[in-house]
Amino acid sequence: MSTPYNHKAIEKKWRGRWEENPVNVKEDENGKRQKYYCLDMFPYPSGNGLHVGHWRGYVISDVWSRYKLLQGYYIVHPMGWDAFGLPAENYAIKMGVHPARSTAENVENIKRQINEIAALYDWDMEVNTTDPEFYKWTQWIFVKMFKEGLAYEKEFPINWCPSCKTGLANEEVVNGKCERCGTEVTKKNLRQWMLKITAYAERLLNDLDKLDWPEKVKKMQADWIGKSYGAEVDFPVEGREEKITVYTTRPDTLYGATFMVLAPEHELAASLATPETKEAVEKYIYDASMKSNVDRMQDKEKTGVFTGSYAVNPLNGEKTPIWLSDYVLADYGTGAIMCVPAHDDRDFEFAKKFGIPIVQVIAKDGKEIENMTEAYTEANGTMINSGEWNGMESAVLKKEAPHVIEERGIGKATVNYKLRDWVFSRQRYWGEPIPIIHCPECGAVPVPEEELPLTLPDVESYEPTGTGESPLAGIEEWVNCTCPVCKKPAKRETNTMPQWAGSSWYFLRYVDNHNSEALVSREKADEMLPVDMYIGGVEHAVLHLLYSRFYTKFLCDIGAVDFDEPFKKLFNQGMITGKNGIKMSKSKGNVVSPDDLVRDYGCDSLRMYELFVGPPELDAEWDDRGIDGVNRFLKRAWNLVMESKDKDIKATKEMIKVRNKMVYDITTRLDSFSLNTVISGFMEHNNKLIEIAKREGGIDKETLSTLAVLLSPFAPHMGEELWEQLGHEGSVFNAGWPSYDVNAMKDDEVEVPVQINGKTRAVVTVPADVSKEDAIAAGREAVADKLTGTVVKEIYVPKKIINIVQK
Ligand code: ANZ
Ligand code: ZN
Repeated sequence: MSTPYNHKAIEKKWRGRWEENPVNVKEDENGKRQKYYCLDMFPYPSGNGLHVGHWRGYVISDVWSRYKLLQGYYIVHPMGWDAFGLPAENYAIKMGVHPARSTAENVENIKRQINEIAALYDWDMEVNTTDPEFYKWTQWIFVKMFKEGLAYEKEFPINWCPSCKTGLANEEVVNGKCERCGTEVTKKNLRQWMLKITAYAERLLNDLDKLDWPEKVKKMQADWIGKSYGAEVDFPVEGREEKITVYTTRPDTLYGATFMVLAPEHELAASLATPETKEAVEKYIYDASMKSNVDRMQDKEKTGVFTGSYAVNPLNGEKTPIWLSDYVLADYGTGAIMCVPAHDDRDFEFAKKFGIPIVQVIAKDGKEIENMTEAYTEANGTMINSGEWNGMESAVLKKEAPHVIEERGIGKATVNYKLRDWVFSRQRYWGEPIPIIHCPECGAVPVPEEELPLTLPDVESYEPTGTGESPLAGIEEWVNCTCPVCKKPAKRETNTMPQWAGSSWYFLRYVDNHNSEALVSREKADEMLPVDMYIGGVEHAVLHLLYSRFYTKFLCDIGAVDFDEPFKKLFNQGMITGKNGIKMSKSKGNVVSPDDLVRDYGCDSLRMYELFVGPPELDAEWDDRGIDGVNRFLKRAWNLVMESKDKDIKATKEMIKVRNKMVYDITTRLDSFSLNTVISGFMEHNNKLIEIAKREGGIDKETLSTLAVLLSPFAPHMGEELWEQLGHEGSVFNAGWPSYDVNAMKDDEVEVPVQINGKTRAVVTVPADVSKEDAIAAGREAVADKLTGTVVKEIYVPKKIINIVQK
């Protein structure tokens, strides 16, 4: 009996070896290796540690890294910590522990857990977003944006709890009430820092074409940016000087505009009221101010109020009543719309409720609908009730109408984006201080670049102050400073940056993390950037991935880097959930820790099981029991090698065929990220080899060595150990990824005589590994006309003879 598989001994041995002789090197005897940058979305160092779901993404990225390593690349594979944010701050409020301390403890714990994965991480590259040496550059980017006019201040209505006297995030508003105290949430105009991401809208949209990303994610970004073509049309107000400009994507429907709606916050809203409507209009405006945007977007019954005033449709001169309703948002388009109830759902609902006329202007097949019960929202048909436009195809008109409107001087053609500028300030403690000084003389002045980092001072209390300012506002000796320009007394900005700030550029810093002169040196950037493969959860399809693209484009524009897309290729893995698809969380008590599984089955088994649970891009329910099967496979592969390795078996055609087929299957499945079927492929091929070994007394060394190499990205310790046991020098990761020969994969065929009662009557050609049933069926078919009696026996001697005995 040969040595049984002992995961503990093997894994310990190879951890030690790798530490002494790293397998991932920039240069080897063949010269400098080309880099391949494989990046994980860096974690937030939570106090709860890692569960088996976190492992999945890290295993996927490590498998990919090791595959690339075997293809001859030098792998840039760093790890770091996204450590600013609310949880650490809330913990500080509750326990009175400085967030820096709890963060440092959590980092240490998670780092230990991550090391259990045996991934290729290069800890020399580690970064932490809360390290002043790191956030110096987060602040530097902000200063650069400020100088370029991309960071600006704006009064902005945010959710405000009048009782807690604090601003609330959208997530903290539940059914229009403050999550903490239940008071109705209002809007309050607070001065906010904004980043002008909209200046990059067009490039962010167009450059999606350059990216090897899942189509789904690209579409989500395109929708988020939301480019649309339309027009702004001016409607004169009856009896007044002012015009109301509406924004529409459907100027072709202008003849069907039977009323107009303004957002309650529109600057003319209150003034349009007549003495009769004044009271109702004012009440409506006040009520709307008490609702959050989220509430207003919800699909419930429309509300509204007639102002008493009329506008004039500039095309046909019709009198158009002006209403207010909160389904029109103040900060989109112009905050005013022309309403076409016949062709827009919301307008239809509104018109029905308030008895406003409905005029159809697009007709399918030219026929007008008798009794409209819903809006006709398709944009194709023939124009009717539209004056000079009658008879035109609406699709054609839709493109021409903006230009007609421009020619007539009643408005202009527009391009619009859904993308908004980014609200970049938080009234919180645990974030990067925004490096701006407010001077009564000079206005907002950036902290001079050479004075960065502007470090976050210690505070007595981490609680929000109650004035809507961050706790930093309470530290007078920090707030009071001198203006860098005029040297007069000035005050520091006390807002901090959102958690996204550090994660928007961290991947650039890894490759030059100790540089105190530049965010990243040009040499390092040229040598190791950008990211070739980015792996992380699909929940980041929009915000983080869009912000990172924006930051990279900006840094490219100011010459800090010379590429304008950060991530060439992207893979989004699905989530591992508990039973019934429930998200793993401490409060649900369904968290599975990897620690026991590693102890009982080994790192290699858990790595492979993480992939075996299902297609990596989909969510999967965790079930501990399945790991047994993977562990059994590893033992069988181990035993196969142990039993054959000293026998010097000569390769048969069959062995060569399995070897090539195995390389082909594993490679093609790996290339298409079908990682769960890679594992099942290993199992199938291994079973086949075991079956052959039984017949032939063992398996040849080349086939077994190939198996060891193929296994090594998945089960690296096992791969190394088998490689060594098979008598090879050096690491398996220097072996090179094996290639395959398509011709060697083809099934062999043999000619087999078919006998009836011992006499040869025909010869059939069958695959060499044909099953007994198939061989006999082929034989019977070949001699069908000669089978006259009753068949009493059928014999197949593989590759030699088919004998049918009849009476
Ligand atoms: C007339 C019309 C007729 C419209 C029709 C639609 C269909 P997107 O594509 O999202 O940009 N709209 C404009 N500003 C708005 C605001 N501030 N709040 C709510 N709705 C607003 O949508 C543009 C369309 O949404 C515009 O085109 C306008 O309604 C509405 F058959 O104008 B449309
Ligand atoms: Zn000044």
